[in-house]
Amino acid sequence: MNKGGAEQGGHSSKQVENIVLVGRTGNGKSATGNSLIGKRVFVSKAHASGVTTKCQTHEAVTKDGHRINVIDTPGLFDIALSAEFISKEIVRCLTLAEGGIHAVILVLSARTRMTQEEESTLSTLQALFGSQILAYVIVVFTGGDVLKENNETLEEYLGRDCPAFIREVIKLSGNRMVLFNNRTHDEGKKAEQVHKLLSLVDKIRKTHHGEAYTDDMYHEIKAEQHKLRKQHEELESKNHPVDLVSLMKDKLQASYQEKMDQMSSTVKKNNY
Ligand SMILES: Nc1nc2c(ncn2[C@@H]2O[C@H](COP(=O)(O)OP(=O)(O)OP(=O)(O)O)[C@@H](O)[C@H]2O)c(=O)[nH]1
Ligand SMILES: [Mg+2]
Repeated sequence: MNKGGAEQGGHSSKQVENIVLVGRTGNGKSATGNSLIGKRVFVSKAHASGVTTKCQTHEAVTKDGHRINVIDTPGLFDIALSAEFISKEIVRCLTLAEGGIHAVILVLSARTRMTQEEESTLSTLQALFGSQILAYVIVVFTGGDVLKENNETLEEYLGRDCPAFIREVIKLSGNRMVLFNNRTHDEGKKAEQVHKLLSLVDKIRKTHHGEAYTDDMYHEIKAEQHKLRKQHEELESKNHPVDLVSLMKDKLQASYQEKMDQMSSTVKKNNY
């Protein structure tokens, strides 16, 4: 049975909504994705370097019938991965988010001190997706169990250990914030935190009338993809010589490469 999370394999005619998990390596993105879905679908474990190295998706249906596509991503600042590799993954993530992004879950950890990397994650997110992305951001703090052990509330923790930029993000994202304990076995607690997170997704949905976030980069990639795919199909349907078809394939590759390079330099600029 599904524990507290969104339902598996249910039926709904509604448009699928893309929910992207972002944040520093080890903050608990995959664990939060698993809690949200109510099943262990993403690999989540303690490791010095990145556990998730490729974007992965999983579709589920929420209790109130919304189809969600949860996208788990690698840590944007994993030093073990190159900027180029991460950029490619981001392009792939945009391609996986057919129809745009409906919510971004910025995963922070209350178990560790917030660092410069958190700020870089955020500026890269804004550089890649545009600053308006904040209107779609929900902040999840993992490690609710650790705060509880220390007899501390999230507000107390934030008062003690919250850099100004995180405070600013929380404010700019409309105070959408949830504390998660991804280690709990308490079914009531599991259901409650998922419900709270999904109600914030619902708030975003209502504010934007269900419209996904799409920016210039997204439109450019989609338009490019569409244009070249069409040309490719036309070529094949007209029985053009094989070498012409492969020339077009090279062109498609080249245009992708150009976008990757643009993104690489954006990631690098924020990273170093
Ligand atoms: N105590 C506690 N540990 C947690 C919580 N959430 C995640 N963790 C642990 O944190 C470690 C990293 O979690 P992941 O989900 O793999 O983190 P990630 O952000 O996906 O990491 P990368 O894939 O490397 O970017 C694992 O050992 C998790 O069990 C939480 O709420 N409480
Ligand atoms: Mg992960």
